[in-house]
Amino acid sequence: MQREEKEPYTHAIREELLYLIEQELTPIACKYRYSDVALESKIKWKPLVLILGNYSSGKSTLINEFLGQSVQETGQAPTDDCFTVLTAASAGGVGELEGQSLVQDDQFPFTHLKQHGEKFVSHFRLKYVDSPLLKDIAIIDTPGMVDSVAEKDRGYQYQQVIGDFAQLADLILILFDPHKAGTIQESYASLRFTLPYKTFEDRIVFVLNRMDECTGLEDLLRVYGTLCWNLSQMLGRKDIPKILFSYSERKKKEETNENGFLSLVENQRLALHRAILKTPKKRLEHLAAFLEHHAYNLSHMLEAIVAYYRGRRLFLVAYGLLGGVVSTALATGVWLYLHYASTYQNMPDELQVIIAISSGICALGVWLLALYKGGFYFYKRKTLQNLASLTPLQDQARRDSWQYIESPLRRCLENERDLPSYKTIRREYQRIRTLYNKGAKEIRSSLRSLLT
Ligand SMILES: Nc1nc2c(ncn2[C@@H]2O[C@H](COP(=O)(O)OP(=O)(O)O)[C@@H](O)[C@H]2O)c(=O)[nH]1
Ligand SMILES: [Mg+2]
Repeated sequence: MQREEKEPYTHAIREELLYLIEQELTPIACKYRYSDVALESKIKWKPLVLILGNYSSGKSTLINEFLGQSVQETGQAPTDDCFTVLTAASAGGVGELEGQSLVQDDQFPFTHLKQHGEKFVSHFRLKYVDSPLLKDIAIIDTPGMVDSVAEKDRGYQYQQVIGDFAQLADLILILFDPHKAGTIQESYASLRFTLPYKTFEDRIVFVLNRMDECTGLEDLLRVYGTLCWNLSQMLGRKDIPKILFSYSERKKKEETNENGFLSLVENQRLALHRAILKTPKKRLEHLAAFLEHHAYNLSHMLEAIVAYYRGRRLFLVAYGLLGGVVSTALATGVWLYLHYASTYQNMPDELQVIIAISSGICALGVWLLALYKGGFYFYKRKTLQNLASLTPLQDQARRDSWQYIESPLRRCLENERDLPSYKTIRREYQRIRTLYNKGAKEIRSSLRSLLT
């Protein structure tokens, strides 16, 4: 199918995905406190490319060169310490938006970033750039990772901020340069502790940039080897991640015999540009993955709530029955006592039966009342202490989703008064399961046939 022919299908799938997320997933996700904000708020805006890397690894230069205009400041020292979103305004033209407006405005997916505080907000901005390349995407330039700056010196939690951006991004470029091939503490922390938990590996592309500065092929191989070694340490992976080579066409050192290898990797430089241009297509796949991921987690969470209620019912029935047995035994005991004790010889048989039954009923009443008042509390406390026992965690996918849902589930059960009836929860659980088993899978397969 030609690109133009695919366009309406692509559009229809995007609309369908957004509809399912907005109308089916979000209302239930918010109701059960799985999410505090509408899920679609993070993915409704343009596809995003996040550019991370050491300071002066050439992030801003790469952006300027991709856009064919000088939009971002560049320089050897850590020049720019802002997070800058670059995109084209729908009406065209240029301009800038301050962080304060960005985190207040619902049309952007950044409202949740205001939690990072004033200092971050004052280092956040959006630039409208007059470029057709930014019509369908936005690129985020970031302050470089450095060794000398601790998080507290930045005045905000850098790792958390990039974690949040990474969650929004469809493509994450991580740049290194030959001088600091992966030795920066902040990049170590980002790759080891932040990004793996915030994004999917297929969204990350590693780039060895400024490679024109290698003094020769031998130097390049040494740098490449160092970067591979450092990356495998940082990622805790046994295999070597794919690394693209790149350099700035304008800034590159003059081509000599020593750096004659540049032309050999020209195709990689272009592959990088193509990867950026393909981000909208990636976004579609990510939307499908987003729907699948949240439907899976949410159905796991509802399954746990249903199990909680079912367990409580069983608990009540079991203890209710035990109460029945105990009070029957008590009634029988009372009757035997009245019947055989010499003191009550003259008491009519009917009265003995009535007293025995009444004492049994009273005992059962007290038992049930205690069960109702204390039993609920006991069951809840016991279950909250061992939440993981609510649902089986037989495979890695379940264990992963458990990580995600444990704290919203706890919050939800602690405030169980706000929950709907058991019947409604079961119905909604079935709905989300169907959404995951059918809706998400159908969309995935139509997407696959469209993208291949
Ligand atoms: N030789 C060479 N210099 C580069 C290349 N890319 C960037 N530079 C220079 O490296 C310095 C830092 O670049 P910049 O884009 O500001 O890095 P950032 O801090 O990652 O945004 C600038 O002086 C650029 O001119 C490149 O591919 N080759
Ligand atoms: Mg820069």
